[in-house]
Amino acid sequence: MLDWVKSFRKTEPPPIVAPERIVRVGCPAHNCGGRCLLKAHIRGGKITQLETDDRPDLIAAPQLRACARGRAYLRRQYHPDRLQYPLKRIGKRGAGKFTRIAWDEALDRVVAQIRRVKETYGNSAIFVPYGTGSYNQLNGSPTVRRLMNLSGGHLTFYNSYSWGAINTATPYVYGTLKTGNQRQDWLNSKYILMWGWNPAEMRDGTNSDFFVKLAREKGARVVCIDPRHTLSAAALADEWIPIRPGTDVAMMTAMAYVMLTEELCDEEFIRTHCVGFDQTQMPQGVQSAESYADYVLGVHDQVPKTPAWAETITGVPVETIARIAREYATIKPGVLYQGYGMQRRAYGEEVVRAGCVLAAITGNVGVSGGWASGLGLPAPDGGAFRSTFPIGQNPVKATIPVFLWTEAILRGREMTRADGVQGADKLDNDIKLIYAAATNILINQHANVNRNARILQDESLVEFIVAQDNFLTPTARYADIVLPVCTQFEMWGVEDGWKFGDEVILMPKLVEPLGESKSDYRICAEIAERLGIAEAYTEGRDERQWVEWLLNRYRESCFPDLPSLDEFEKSNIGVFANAVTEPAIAFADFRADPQAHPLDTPSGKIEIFSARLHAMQNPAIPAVPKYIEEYSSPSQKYPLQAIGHHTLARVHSTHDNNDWLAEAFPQRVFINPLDAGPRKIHDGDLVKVWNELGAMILPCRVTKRIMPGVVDIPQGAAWTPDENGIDRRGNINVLTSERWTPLGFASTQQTILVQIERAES
Ligand SMILES: Nc1nc2c(c(=O)[nH]1)N[C@H]1C(S)=C(S)[C@@H](COP(=O)(O)OP(=O)(O)OC[C@H]3O[C@@H](n4cnc5c(=O)[nH]c(N)nc54)[C@H](O)[C@@H]3O)O[C@H]1N2
Ligand SMILES: Nc1nc2c(c(=O)[nH]1)N[C@H]1C(S)=C(S)[C@@H](COP(=O)(O)OP(=O)(O)OC[C@H]3O[C@@H](n4cnc5c(=O)[nH]c(N)nc54)[C@H](O)[C@@H]3O)O[C@H]1N2
Ligand code: SF4
Ligand SMILES: [Mo]
Repeated sequence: MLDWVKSFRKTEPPPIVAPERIVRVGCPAHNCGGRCLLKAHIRGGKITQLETDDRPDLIAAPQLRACARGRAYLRRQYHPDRLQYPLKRIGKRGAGKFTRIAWDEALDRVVAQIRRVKETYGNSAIFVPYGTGSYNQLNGSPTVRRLMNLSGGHLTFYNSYSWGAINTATPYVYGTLKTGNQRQDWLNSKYILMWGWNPAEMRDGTNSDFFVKLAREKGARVVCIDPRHTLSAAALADEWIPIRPGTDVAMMTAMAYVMLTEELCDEEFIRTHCVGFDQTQMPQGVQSAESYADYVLGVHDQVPKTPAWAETITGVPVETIARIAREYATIKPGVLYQGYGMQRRAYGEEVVRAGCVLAAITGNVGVSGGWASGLGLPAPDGGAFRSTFPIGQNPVKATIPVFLWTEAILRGREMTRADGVQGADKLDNDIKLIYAAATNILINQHANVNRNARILQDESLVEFIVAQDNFLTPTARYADIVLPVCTQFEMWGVEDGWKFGDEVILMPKLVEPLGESKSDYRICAEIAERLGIAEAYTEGRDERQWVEWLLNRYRESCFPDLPSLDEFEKSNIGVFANAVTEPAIAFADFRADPQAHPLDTPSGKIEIFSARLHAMQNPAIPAVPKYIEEYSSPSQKYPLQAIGHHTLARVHSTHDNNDWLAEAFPQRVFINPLDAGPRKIHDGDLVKVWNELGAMILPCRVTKRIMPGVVDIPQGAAWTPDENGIDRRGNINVLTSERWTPLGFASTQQTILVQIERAES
């Protein structure tokens, strides 16, 4: 059995025992896309059973029902591989050889290295990477950011792996990320296009799938456009339209062609609320540039973007493209919801803008039952991630795009604004120390794992790495010191919604930390003490007192009726929700009066044509959204496209060692019979998947639920190289490239080409 997946012996189901107490507690969600409520049964200092929300279920404040991961959490909580003691590396970096050391020694070593790097290079050589392992606010990477900010600063990043291109592109069209109506309003929709969106598997806010289901029950037609027949396509949709990955903009453009030529656009709305649709409304100074209509009709390039043009690119039949265009333009109001997988691609910004343009030209913006597309943080205030543990001011002003940290190791001092550096003209250091808390990004979750491993192995580049985690993950294996962190059930915390969410969820401490593990907050407080900044760091508070402090912030901002911590705890209700009885509609005021309520774009209107992008004169970021063929297109050598969806089995790499979930959702590569047949691959065979960046061997699933020409390898499996460097678990990032998108410097981890064959063993 492989090291990482070495798990429990099969056992009899545990006996049912009467609990001593039952506590409602937030699920230790990690970055799972949801925030749900669990009911923990506790006996003899152990959690014996987990159930889920049993509060009344109201549309204005629905139950926060757990997914499979929350329900299977016990297996993670009491996993035999949980880290219990600090570890020091004894072999070569990355070899995975460690020895147990005492906390004092571990923390002294970490502090000595922080001091050394600060003195030798300066604070900007310290990097705290992206790490989404915990949102309970007192565990996770923000605790380290506070520590570093108070001790002179550190190099930070902007943007995320999740929403890199969509965060950047949405404001170019709308001037804001708050482009979504509150979800209760979906019940007023007549048509829902789930475009690369799979809320039944990838949680996108607890209950998003539930609201789509309710909308459909009320009569909305639901269509799913995805290369995979997802669980959303199966359970929520009336129709599934498979599309070649990376070609959505071609279909969107052809839909605009149908709307234009059949006069289905909302001309009045375009005239009053948009710029750059056609030659009549081009911005000052660029009147002769190509408008959106010019591009769609092929005025400049002589290529009309007809459904026939798009069929050859997308694989979607002409009639289907035309019909979906007519449906979306006439069955109103309608929602075109864009998933994030298709923007994690070579030209990810284009698909975001093209989707927004369809919403705009059909007049679905600013109306109940409609949806503006783009990121869709809910109006009026953006919804989730409302209150965070205060990380303080960072004295180091330079920040890098989140996806470019390996560049900042290799050539930090050469990086300038042209490389996406913000806050300063250039970096003054290469990264020399990495403090990795609640993250598997250093190895597993960043693109091109084999390259990451080579970079981190070289101790002349990054000189010291410390990792804080619950497990010895692929990232932790590359650390010099590993510090064991307790789980959310073993400490006090509080969380709020993921993208959508009008709740504050309490996370009381249920049981004692396992072994010698401690919370991230406690570890940082002990380091702060050694650095002489204990008082500044803790402000005299322990975790529970910080929860009280955070509840006060929530009460001041969005939850005026939030009870005190004592009352909240005593009530054992677990959740405080703001009921949404009148869902907010994004852009309602702009729709009613665009002069009085202009958008935060240069023109004050919806920018179908962006003068700012036009000024950049970069064909990879045209002024109107265009279909651009990806740099890697199927070739003879690598004829298959690969994608890696966010699976129900895991939160990224978190839970990959949970055998309950692995039994329900085994890690496999999904392949269509038309691709498997000629390769003599049968269902369940071990197969090798590879490209020029790396290779893996894993079992396959032959199924028509993935379209021909595409294979799917659920993202997040823990990198497990054999002696030949071939990954044996199926980590898709051995096949992904570290190239970034042209505008947002964002992840392109879905643009992948591979070959596949039967493997002998
Ligand atoms: N179960 C689960 N849920 C999660 C997470 C998790 O790890 N597990 N992670 C959470 C986080 S942090 C995030 S950022 C979100 C991520 O959310 P997303 O990025 O939206 O999730 P993905 O599964 O990558 O992509 C969604 C769908 O897009 C499809 N797709 C991929 N490429 C294309 C394309 O080119 N065109 C079209 N039309 N479809 C395409 C995939 O097949 C998939 O069904 O999920 C959140 N929810
Ligand atoms: N190919 C490909 N790669 C991707 C994606 C993709 O779609 N395709 N998705 C990307 C996206 S959207 C995201 S958000 C990233 C996510 O990447 P990461 O943020 O690295 O997420 P995880 O892999 O879940 O790693 C989180 C780690 O935190 C640990 N942890 C959990 N709780 C705690 C805690 O309380 N304290 C501490 N210290 N540790 C804790 C977990 O054990 C786990 O090792 O991955 C990205 N990578
Ligand atoms: S969606 Fe997230 S918070 Fe909800 S049960 Fe699943 S893992 Fe837990
Ligand atoms: Mo994400």
